[in-house]
Amino acid sequence: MTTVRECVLLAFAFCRIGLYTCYRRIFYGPPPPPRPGFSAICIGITGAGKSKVLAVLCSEKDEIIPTQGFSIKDVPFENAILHVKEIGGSEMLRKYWKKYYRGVQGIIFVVDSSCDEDTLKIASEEFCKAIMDPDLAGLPLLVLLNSIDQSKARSIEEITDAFNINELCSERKWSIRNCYACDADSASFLALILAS
Ligand SMILES: Nc1nc2c(ncn2[C@@H]2O[C@H](COP(=O)(O)OP(=O)(O)OP(=O)(O)O)[C@@H](O)[C@H]2O)c(=O)[nH]1
Ligand SMILES: [Mg+2]
Repeated sequence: MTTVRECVLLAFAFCRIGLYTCYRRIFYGPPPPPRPGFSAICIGITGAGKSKVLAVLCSEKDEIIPTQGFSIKDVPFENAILHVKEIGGSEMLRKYWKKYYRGVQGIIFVVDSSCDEDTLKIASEEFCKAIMDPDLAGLPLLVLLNSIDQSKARSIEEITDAFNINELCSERKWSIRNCYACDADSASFLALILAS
């Protein structure tokens, strides 16, 4: 008796699933095709604003604290999902950056455009080191200038020169953009070229 009752309930459950699927198809159309996923690395020295930028892109409102080790975020765009690995930029952690390079498909380098000269020099040295790494050779690059709301913020041209990007990146697709706590538009550059 129990078995018959279970069979009826099971059949009823399948009918419900079937009816719900038909309802969705009729009123909402077929499900959207899955978006391709790409992996990117997000680097830059501590305080550059990497976590903040990624939190904005993921619509997160959590308190921002310095990244210990690394953190992974899935950033959704219309045409792709970027699986971004942010690595902490403190002096102690920078020597481990290269351990995370293998297998990534794009690079995001975040710079605090309002930092002092010494910090900018360190940032440009770290940038050069990262960009020259064989594991990152030829990968698309997005440089994000953060903290442009600050009075001492440098321009895109100043950072491009300070980092010698034109010369260092002649063999790859790259873009440098302003981002005040970042907008999805500037970061979607990377998703766009990876998906193309
Ligand atoms: N004024 C201003 N402050 C910002 C901006 N972006 C980030 N900050 C602040 O800068 C501080 C450092 O930002 P984080 O996102 O933690 O920097 P990070 O690059 O992730 O640093 P690490 O994880 O230590 O490598 C935080 O207090 C942020 O709120 C910005 O565009 N403008
Ligand atoms: Mg961080």
